[in-house]
Amino acid sequence: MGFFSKTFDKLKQALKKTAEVLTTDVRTLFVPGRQIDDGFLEQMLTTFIRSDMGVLNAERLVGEVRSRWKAGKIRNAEEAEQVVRSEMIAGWGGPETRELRFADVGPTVLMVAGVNGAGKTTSIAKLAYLLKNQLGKKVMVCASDTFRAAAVDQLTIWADRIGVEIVKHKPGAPVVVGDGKSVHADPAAVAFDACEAAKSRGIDVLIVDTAGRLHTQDHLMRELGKIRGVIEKRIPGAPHETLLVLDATTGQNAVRQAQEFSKVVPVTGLFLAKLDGTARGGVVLAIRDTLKLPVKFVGLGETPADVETFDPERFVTALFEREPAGK
Ligand SMILES: Nc1nc2c(ncn2[C@@H]2O[C@H](COP(=O)(O)OP(=O)(O)OP(=O)(O)O)[C@@H](O)[C@H]2O)c(=O)[nH]1
Ligand SMILES: [Mg+2]
Repeated sequence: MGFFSKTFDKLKQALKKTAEVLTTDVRTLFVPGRQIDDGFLEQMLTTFIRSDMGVLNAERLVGEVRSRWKAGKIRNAEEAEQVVRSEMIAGWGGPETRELRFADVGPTVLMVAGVNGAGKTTSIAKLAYLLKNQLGKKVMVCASDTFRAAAVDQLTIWADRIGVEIVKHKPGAPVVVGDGKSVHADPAAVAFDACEAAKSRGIDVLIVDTAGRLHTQDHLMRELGKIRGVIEKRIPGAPHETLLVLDATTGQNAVRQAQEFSKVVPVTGLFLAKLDGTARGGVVLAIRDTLKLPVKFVGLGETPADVETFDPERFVTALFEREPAGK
């Protein structure tokens, strides 16, 4: 199992800057020349809590600034900003923890999971786009979300536009099983076919889409396990990544989802979707402090190009950027 650092570095050349799309009122807080006083600290706390970094995190940061101010070490907003920035940049794993893991030989399999509407299918389109266009990988996607015909159609449209292969089952009439429930094409069977197709067609990366589910839906969680089991059997070492897609606009809820999901499936990394247009970018810090999971990618819009690999330093810089970085 190897990392693919050198080539992967290419992904870091951002296609779209986080700063261009990240809305935050952190920028309006640290006005140059402003003196620290109780009002400033109060406003800082409210702003941070609103950014969804978590109350404890917000209190800790404000406490840090307050104690330095009381000790006479800092006086103005710029100095406070430096304290906050360096705290935000610290405490992440090294860049290697955020790299995508590739198979040494044979297809790499990325399994993608998450709650309904988190952004899974769109994020898969982004991964396919990056892997194909930035790394020159031969990519295949697998429509293992068989619950809705529309889900298969959505993935098909992306695959066609991006120019990657897709494995799907023909939508048929739902089959009624023993307990009277109607079921659709078996998602694990689609995954089986995709693994075989990926091997025989010399695919580099197979990305498996799955239906949205909640960790409380036992049968659906078992189904996820079944898909995973099939992948493990067909391709040794696979899935190389199980990526959990979180919707950044749901803030603290996203953190809780990740905690619950990772109790049931071995999540290896996070894809934080919808980071554009949310004032809750602070959720990234809550993730750092609460979860042992690396944020590997961030989604910054609805098209396949709206994606970046996650870089804490760049992210924090973007949070504080006063002029949107339209360079
Ligand atoms: N602004 C923005 N919208 C996004 C992003 N990612 C996904 N979306 C939108 O979120 C909605 C849901 O995205 P999907 O990719 O269909 O989500 P999903 O998790 O596959 O949904 P289900 O399969 O129904 O569970 C769509 O309207 C997407 O365009 C993002 O990074 N930014
Ligand atoms: Mg979907």
